[in-house]
Amino acid sequence: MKQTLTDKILQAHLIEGKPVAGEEVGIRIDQTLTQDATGTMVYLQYESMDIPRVKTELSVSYIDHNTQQAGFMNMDDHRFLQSAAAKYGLYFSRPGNGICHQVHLERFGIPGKTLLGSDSHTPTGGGLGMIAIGAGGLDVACAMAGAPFYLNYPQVIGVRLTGELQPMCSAKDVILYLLKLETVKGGVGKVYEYFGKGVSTLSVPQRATITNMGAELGATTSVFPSDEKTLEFLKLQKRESVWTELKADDDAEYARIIDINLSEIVPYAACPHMPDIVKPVSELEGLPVSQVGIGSCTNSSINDLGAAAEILDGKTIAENVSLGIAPGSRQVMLNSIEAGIFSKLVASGARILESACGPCIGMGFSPNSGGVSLRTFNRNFKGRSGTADASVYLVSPETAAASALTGVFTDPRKTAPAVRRDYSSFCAVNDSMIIPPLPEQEAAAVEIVKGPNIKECPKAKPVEKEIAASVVLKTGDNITTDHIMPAGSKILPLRSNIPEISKHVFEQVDPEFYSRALEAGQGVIIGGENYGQGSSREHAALAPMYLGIRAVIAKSFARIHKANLINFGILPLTFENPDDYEAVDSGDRLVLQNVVEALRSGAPVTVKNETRNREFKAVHGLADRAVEVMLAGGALNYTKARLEH
Ligand code: MIC
Ligand code: SF4
Repeated sequence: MKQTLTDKILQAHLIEGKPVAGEEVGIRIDQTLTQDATGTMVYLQYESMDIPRVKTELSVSYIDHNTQQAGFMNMDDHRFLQSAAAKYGLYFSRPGNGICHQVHLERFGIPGKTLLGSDSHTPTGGGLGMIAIGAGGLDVACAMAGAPFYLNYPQVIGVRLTGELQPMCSAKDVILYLLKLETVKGGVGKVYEYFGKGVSTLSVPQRATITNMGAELGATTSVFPSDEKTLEFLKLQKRESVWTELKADDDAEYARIIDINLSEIVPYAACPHMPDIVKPVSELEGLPVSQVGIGSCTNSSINDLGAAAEILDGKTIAENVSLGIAPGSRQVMLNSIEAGIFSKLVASGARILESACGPCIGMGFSPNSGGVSLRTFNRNFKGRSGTADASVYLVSPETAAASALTGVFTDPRKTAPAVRRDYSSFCAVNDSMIIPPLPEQEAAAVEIVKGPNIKECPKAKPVEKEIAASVVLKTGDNITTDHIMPAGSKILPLRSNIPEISKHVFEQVDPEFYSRALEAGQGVIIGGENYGQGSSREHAALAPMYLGIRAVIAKSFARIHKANLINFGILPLTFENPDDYEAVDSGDRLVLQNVVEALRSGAPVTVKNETRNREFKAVHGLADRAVEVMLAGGALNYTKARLEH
């Protein structure tokens, strides 16, 4: 059979299972990445597996999220992570070196390899022809220990690109357009594979913008072929030796094909508060803007900054606008200085922020009350910016810069500068802030440093025969892991301290959640469609587990969060009949009957609603391995037992 590129790479890494869409398979992981906000739990879990050195070809620990350091917590985490990297044989990318996805693309990604990252935007690596997947931290710890990564074999959707982007229209507009078509849940269980004549018109960083934000589709990942453009990028990075040509077979069979003519793409914006509420910028023109942010792992390559600099060149930003720029990596920062981009930006009034995630995850640069913030980022969930009533719009660097200049939403095609340069040749490489792995003997002698904010990772419990619990919360559709476990400058520093961070679970949705969960002792959450979309943060499972949540019954789940629930022994169930969602409410007392038997046989679980005196069925649909994980009391117990044999 003619193969897609996804099939080729996945099948070359297949360890367990059959490559049939929807069936669980285990794949070998070549590379891993972690970032500091999820990483501390990863290395605590890895430590408890007692494996002296990572078994992957390459693993990197990045510091990019928690860099505000208002208090000792963040830097304690950095110290812990640096010592863990030294002990276990990882590369360590120091604070200030850049956002994990941008740095990994530049310095470590290899076409045709698999990459697993404890961050949902790991698919950025798909821009280089990798199968790069975001996962919960525990899955990444297991992959570093040499275990396969388990996923449902995806359906492969082909995205055929033709034509060429028009001036002032960008890769960001392509992915926003796709989000408009496919929605935030359209990609669950799917890989979006790009092909066609239009591919060769896009550079690797442009491709990476598209694969990065494929995460917002809920997709397993997105991938581009590895071609001459890939070679060009790797040459500039002085890494051409890792290049191989990779593409789908001619006439490969896709489950579905989406046609996009790049010539017809116009500037788009994702409107508050979801990345799929997409409108053409022309429809939003004139709306006053109070803040503009350029950066994040989606849009902070040198050409993104360069495009903004050319629009702003010689001019001053509007009086009502505050403009912040966070370069994606130190490499981008250094080369932007060299190329004269920085001086243009600073002269126009831009505030230069650190090369890190920063405002994208609410670490500073929050908008004013009721403010309108245009950001080149990938998520605009309510409150994520740190200002609950702000309206965040996701746009391209071109739209961001044009609007910063006028002070109102502006179609960048109206402010097109006379010259448009390609800055990618400014590519001096400087790895001085990346610490390579220590030789084995030296590594063995390293002591892991744990400050007082680093608390043990709580253990999951094996699932019980019967679960009697109260419904602590009922939610609507598309609940994100930002709703479940908020981030931002106050909460993010608590990522290594589950007892403390769990006080903030669902805080913005229902401030009483914490006290009600404690009172209930054992709890169940009722969810709508696509429960747990967005960030990979396993804290959205770990902290509820710590508060006694034993099951989530939803209409459907997002991929990474469902895996995290299983990893921490919380039973993910879906309503057999979605109408039953209406007949259960917060405060109801439920008894989940014959759970163990249902897990083993695949039969539905009977849920008795004692408050309403009625019953309904909920299905688990878990693969045999996931059932074993639930019975073992979570993935850590399960993997440890398997690695010992
Ligand atoms: C995000 O963009 O939401 C984050 C912060 O990068 C998360 C990871 C985390 O919560 O630490 C992600 O995307 O997985
Ligand atoms: Fe960082 Fe934002 Fe990218 Fe998440 S989406 S990795 S917070 S820049």
